[in-house]
Amino acid sequence: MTQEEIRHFETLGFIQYKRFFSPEEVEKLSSAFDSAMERARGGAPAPVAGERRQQVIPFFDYDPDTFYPLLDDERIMDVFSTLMGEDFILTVSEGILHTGGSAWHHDACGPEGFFSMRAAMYLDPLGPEDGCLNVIPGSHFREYQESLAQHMNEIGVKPEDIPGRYPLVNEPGDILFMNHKTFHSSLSDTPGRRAIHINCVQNTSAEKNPEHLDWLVGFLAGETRGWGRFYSERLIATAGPRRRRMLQGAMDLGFGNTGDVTHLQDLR
Ligand SMILES: O=C(O)CCC(=O)C(=O)O
Repeated sequence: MTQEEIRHFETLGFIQYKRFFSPEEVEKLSSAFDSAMERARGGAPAPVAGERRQQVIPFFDYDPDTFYPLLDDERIMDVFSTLMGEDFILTVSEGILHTGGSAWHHDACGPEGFFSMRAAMYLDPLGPEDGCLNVIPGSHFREYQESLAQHMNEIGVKPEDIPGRYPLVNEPGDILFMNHKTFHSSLSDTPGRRAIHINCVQNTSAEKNPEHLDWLVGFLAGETRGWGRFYSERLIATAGPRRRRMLQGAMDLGFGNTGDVTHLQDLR
């Protein structure tokens, strides 16, 4: 990342890279996504408008040959390590087949000076009318974030008219890196948006910062309760040194290879 890109992420809470993946890479991810989601549904039909979205976590074990390489892709991992530190922790991969939009919200909010984030790849062309992701730049900063969380519905504007709404128009092949604290939404009922997320969190220690460590342990425990075991035996067994490091931080704290098997986490 250039210094400008780092400052962009730190100042605005996100950075989008256009044409990050080649058309061939996108084609492969797109068809693997469809097959993996179908497999995860057990052959049932895809959910449609008005039904609950299909969210598969962890997702990558449904097609390790296609999806694990994303975790070993230096282009992606260099961004995570530049922003979060070399010892960052992978939490969960996600596949989501949306059946409509998402209201304004933020995700995990670590304490001041500590954060988790996602890489999101939307596999379809999306503009504001089709539900491309919107962000509110700068809303990862604590005072702004807390004010929006408390008062967003009391400021007399419709969700689509929130001042500062920034639509991230997407072409397949683009990638978004976003601090989980940043407010985001998708304001369209159009069904069928397909997304792959990779979620990561910073690491720390009792010596570095006990408050951050307490939050991190609570966060990993919550994610484990919510989604089950993060890492399959296969994900661990096939890890090279860099991926191993991304998994080790959670495992050292008693997570990652613990928790219920909810999808294919036991796949070898
Ligand atoms: O609708 C979207 O694309 C965003 C989904 C999202 O932010 C979430 O699942 O937390």
